[in-house]
Amino acid sequence: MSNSVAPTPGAAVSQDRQWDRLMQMAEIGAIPGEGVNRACLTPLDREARRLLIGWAQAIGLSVSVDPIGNLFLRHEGSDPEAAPVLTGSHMDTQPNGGRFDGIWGVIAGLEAVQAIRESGTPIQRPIEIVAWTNEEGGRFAPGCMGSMAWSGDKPANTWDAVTDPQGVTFKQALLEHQQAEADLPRRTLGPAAGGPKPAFYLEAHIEQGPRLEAEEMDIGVVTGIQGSRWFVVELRGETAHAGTAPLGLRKDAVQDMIRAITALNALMTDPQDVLRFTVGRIEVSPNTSNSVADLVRFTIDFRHPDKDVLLMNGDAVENTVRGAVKHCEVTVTERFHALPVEFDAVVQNAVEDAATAQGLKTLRLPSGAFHDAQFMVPICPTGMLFVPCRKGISHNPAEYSSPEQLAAGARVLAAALAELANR
Ligand code: HGY
Ligand code: MN
Ligand code: MN
Repeated sequence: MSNSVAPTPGAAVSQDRQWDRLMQMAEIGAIPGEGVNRACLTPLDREARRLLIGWAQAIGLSVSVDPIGNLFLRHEGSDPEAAPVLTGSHMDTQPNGGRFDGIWGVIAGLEAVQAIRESGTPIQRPIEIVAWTNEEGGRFAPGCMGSMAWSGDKPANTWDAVTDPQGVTFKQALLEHQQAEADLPRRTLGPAAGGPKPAFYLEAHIEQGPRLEAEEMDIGVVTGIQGSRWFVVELRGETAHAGTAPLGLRKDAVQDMIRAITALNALMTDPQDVLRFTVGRIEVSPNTSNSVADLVRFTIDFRHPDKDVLLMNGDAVENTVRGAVKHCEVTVTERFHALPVEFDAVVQNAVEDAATAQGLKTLRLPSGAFHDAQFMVPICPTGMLFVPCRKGISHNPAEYSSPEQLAAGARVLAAALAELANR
């Protein structure tokens, strides 16, 4: 960059620097097809955090970690006592994740703050970049544990006993994580522990849907997030010999699972295709071809933008399963309950104004994916900005946004953060 100081934060954003950082991050947990598998609270997660911390410290940001592992990078403003503007997202990925979901929001936050500093823009409020713990819920269900604990939506010890597929508890993994990062300064658990509330929260994320690309828009001004409810259904029957046990005497957990899912499909039928219903994980025991299954555990991910539908259909899940199952004992547990949220007009308008000022085309749209921003809404004026992603593909190694699209997002983020930090 030339010696002359860029006039504005947006103009000081470096497309190459941001893309290079994203590609370095994508190497940590890289999987075939240009994907990433970087689960929360793992050595890979810590390697990525160290890389980010190095970049942050190199530009003078202070680093701290809270009791559930949320990582904060702080840029001081002229008024250190002022409530900060918070931005960020998550660094953990799905097992079959892409190079941009979550991590771009953190890298874009760093790029925006670096651009604000390099532009010499005076900033009153501190700006903090946060990397939330376990947004995805892939290793430990549910997602958004870090933001739920930090905001006080749930007590931080809610998930201590939750285990990953290897039987490691969240509590054990968090302890190991905190020990490995013992050198990092600590901070309290935010508003949940009586800590200060931010003045604003603005999260940048890829859309994970097809609309911005299809409608040839540059920036999504996100209006809110639909509701999500997660359940685990456990069916316990009896195992038996596949060759000798008469069908009429069996307590076959797989056959009962089929009955239950068929009934749930009927409950969740929506001719308008607004409702989202997914059975994404199925565990079967003993999981051999010649023994009748005595245990099935399957997950339900149910989403809807209308709170009444989310409550009505979600509350009907257990009775629908019980009414369909013939032979097994049934246990239905709700694991995640996030109501639909609307984002604050002030933050939406800050994003729209910043994008328009940069000659970018904007579209106001809701988010189908959940985000940590969902749990910031009760805490402070909250919003999100989206950039397009190719064919809307996400939670898939083929996930892609271009350097130009991501740089445009970072420029809008930089301008919006600077504006909010001087309010
Ligand atoms: O599942 C979600 O909506 C988010 O991408 N974790
Ligand atoms: Mn995400
Ligand atoms: Mn995701």
